[in-house]
Order: sequence, then C-alpha cells, then structure tokens
Amino acid sequence: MQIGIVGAPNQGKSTFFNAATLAGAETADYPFTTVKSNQGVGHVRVECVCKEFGVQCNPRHGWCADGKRFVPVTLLDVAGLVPDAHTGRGLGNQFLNDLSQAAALIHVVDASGKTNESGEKVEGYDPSNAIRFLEREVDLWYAGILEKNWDKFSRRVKMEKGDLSEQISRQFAGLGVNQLQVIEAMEAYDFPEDPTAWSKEQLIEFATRLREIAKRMLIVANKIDVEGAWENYKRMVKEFPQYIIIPASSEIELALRRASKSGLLEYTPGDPEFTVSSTSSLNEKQRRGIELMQEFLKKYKTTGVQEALDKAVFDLLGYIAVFPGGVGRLMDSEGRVLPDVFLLPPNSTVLDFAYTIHSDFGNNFITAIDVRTKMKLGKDHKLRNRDVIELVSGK
Ligand SMILES: Nc1nc2c(ncn2[C@@H]2O[C@H](COP(=O)(O)OP(=O)(O)OP(=O)(O)O)[C@@H](O)[C@H]2O)c(=O)[nH]1
Ligand SMILES: [Mg+2]
Repeated sequence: MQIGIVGAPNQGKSTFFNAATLAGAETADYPFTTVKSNQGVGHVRVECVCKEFGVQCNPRHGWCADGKRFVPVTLLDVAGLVPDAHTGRGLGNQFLNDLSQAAALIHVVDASGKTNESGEKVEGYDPSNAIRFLEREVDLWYAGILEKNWDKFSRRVKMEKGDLSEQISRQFAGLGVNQLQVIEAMEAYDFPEDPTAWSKEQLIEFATRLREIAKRMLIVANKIDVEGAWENYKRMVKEFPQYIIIPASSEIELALRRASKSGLLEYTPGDPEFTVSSTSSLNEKQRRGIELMQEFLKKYKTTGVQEALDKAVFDLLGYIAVFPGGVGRLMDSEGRVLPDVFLLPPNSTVLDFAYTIHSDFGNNFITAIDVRTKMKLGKDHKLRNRDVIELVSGK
C-alpha cells in the first residue's frame, strides 16, 4: 500500500516523511526543498495477536514492540504544490502523477499560520486556506484527466449507446480508480443523460466527487508545537468536519525516533511517553532536548505522526490487518512465529486473503479456519481486523 504526503511548500512534508521512515530526505526552512519525490517505508501500528496467543512473534517485515506490531507501508514525499500547479506552475504537475498509485493522501499543513500556500513565511495566515487550495488543485488535476479525451469519448458513448462509467474508468485506469467508484461518483449528482451535454462546471463537479471517493485525504495540522497552532487546529476541526485532522509535530517525532535509534531513549512510535536510557551520559543540549520532548508529550499525548498513518490506513481507508496462522501452529516452515501481517481493503473475503498471499492459494482454495474459534470459513466469509486465518488449499 502506498500513501502520498502532499501539501504546499515548506509545511513540513519531508520532516513528516523522515519522522515516519528515518529516511533522511532533505528538509529546510524555505520552499521547494524537495524537487524529486522521496519514497520510503513507514509503518502502521497494529495490536499484535502475539500476546493473546502467548507467543513471541518474529516479524519478517517491520517489528513488534511489546505487542505493538509495526507493519510496513510505502510513503511518498512529493514536491510542494502551489496554487495552479495543475497548469504547470511551481514545479508543475509532474509529481501529481507520482501520486497516481497512492491509496490515500496525507495533507501536511503548517497549522501555526506562519507559512502561506506558496510556502512563503508570513504571520497570521489562515491554514484553512491551505486545505481549500489543495483540494482544488487535486480536483482540477482529476478534471484535467477527464477533459482530455472527453469530447471524443462522450460523443462515441452517445452514438453507440455505450457505457459512460466504463469509458470514464478507462481514462483513470493508471490512477487506480475502478468502475464502481466512477458509478458512485455519477450517482452523486443529477448529470445529464447525454454526456456531450455536460458543462465544464459539471465535469469539475464530477471530478471532485470522484477524487473524494478514490483519493481520500487526511489532514495533519503540523508544527503544533509552535505558538498559535493549537487555536488554528481547533478552528480547522470546526470548519472541516468531513476530514480527520490530526494535530502533529513532525519535528518532535523525528527527534524522538532519532534519539531512540541512537540509544539515548526508548520510545515506541505512537506512545504517550518514553524512558531515558541513562541520564548521566547526557550533555546539556541533549538534556534540554529531552525535557522539551517530555513537556510536549505531557501536553499533547502523542506527536501525531504515528496516529496520522494509522488513521489514514485503518479509519480513512477502513483497511484491516489479517495474520496468517495455523490451528495449533503459528510458525512458518522456517520456524518464524506469526511472521506476516497483511493489510487488506474493507470487505475483503477469505478468498481475497488467499489471493493476496499467493495466487496459488486462491486458485486452489479448499477452505479456511478461524484460528481463534477453530470454525471453518467459506471463501466468501468477510474478514475482520486482527483475524488469524489458516488457509487450506489443494495442489
Ligand atoms: N516547529 C516545527 N517546525 C517544523 C515541523 N515540521 C517541519 N518543520 C520545519 O519546517 C521547515 C520545512 O520543513 P520541510 O520538511 O522541509 O517542509 P516541506 O513541506 O517538505 O517543504 P518543500 O519540500 O519545500 O515543499 C523546516 O525548517 C522544518 O524543520 C514541526 O513539527 N514543528
Ligand atoms: Mg520537502
């Protein structure tokens, strides 16, 4: 699964990306620091089933810290988006195409109001404007794709009485949009029966609806550690009830993860606290840094970075985490206990799970067993979050 990190320049996208991946992308206090997209591996946090089953797991990917399992997801940090980027302004719309495969977008906004939508340093900017502008850019990007061949295929659909939703989904094929999503978007409005009669406004309206369905967005109210950011965040929550908005400090999360990596402290991403390994060896700067991080967590509970990733995958997209296992045997053939966790889209069935693991499992599926209850499950059974499933397949 891929998640895109988007926003205007200088809002803290790369800092968020680094905090989530420890990848070391360039960050700086001016716009357009990121020119080419950065791709890295972040993790979502899942309540592991190891504790419940009384075993110590050995993840093949990611890790497990005291029952908190960290499951990899791909993150994409792109260049800052400025107003009219869809027409080529700023660094243009090239990187919008980089976001084609992203299942969801995390929109990083400088909540302190000290950076405007062009990435310039200002005072008293209303970060709600950044939300509106970004929505518009992404919508117009979608509208542009739609408009490109609209005249041609709308006429053909009219003449041949073809299926409009099929034609539209073809235009968006490279963007991971499926026909069902197109149909859902079409149902939202009373569009003219005759596609050649759609106005430009209707095309944009439709593109907006399609984007809302197919590229869901979560907002990170970043730089929450800066004075005035909390008040702006509260206002954004009121103004945009349709969005999940997470207050965050990417900078503090990055400092915590780096300090944890270097052994200065023990910190599990997403936790409301950390323990300092040894205070005696700290220099004055480190001591002050640790105090700042402690004060921050005391006030805000978490830095928001882990929470944003988790909410994007599990709340916004409704994904579930499913563990392959066996009744009476949670080990793979190499002796690894609960080595894998799979992230599956909502409404995934047992058969979808089988195909996700390997097409052979899907093709030769016989039955499945819920490892917790030992009940047999048919291929159409819908899976739930944290299910542990044994697959039985033929040769
Ligand atoms: N106080 C504070 N500063 C932050 C936070 N996150 C990022 N910054 C600072 O904001 C500035 C911009 O951060 P970047 O991560 O480079 O921003 P970006 O959105 O990737 O910028 P472009 O690549 O230019 O679009 C840097 O000086 C960061 O240190 C935060 O949570 N709190
Ligand atoms: Mg950047």
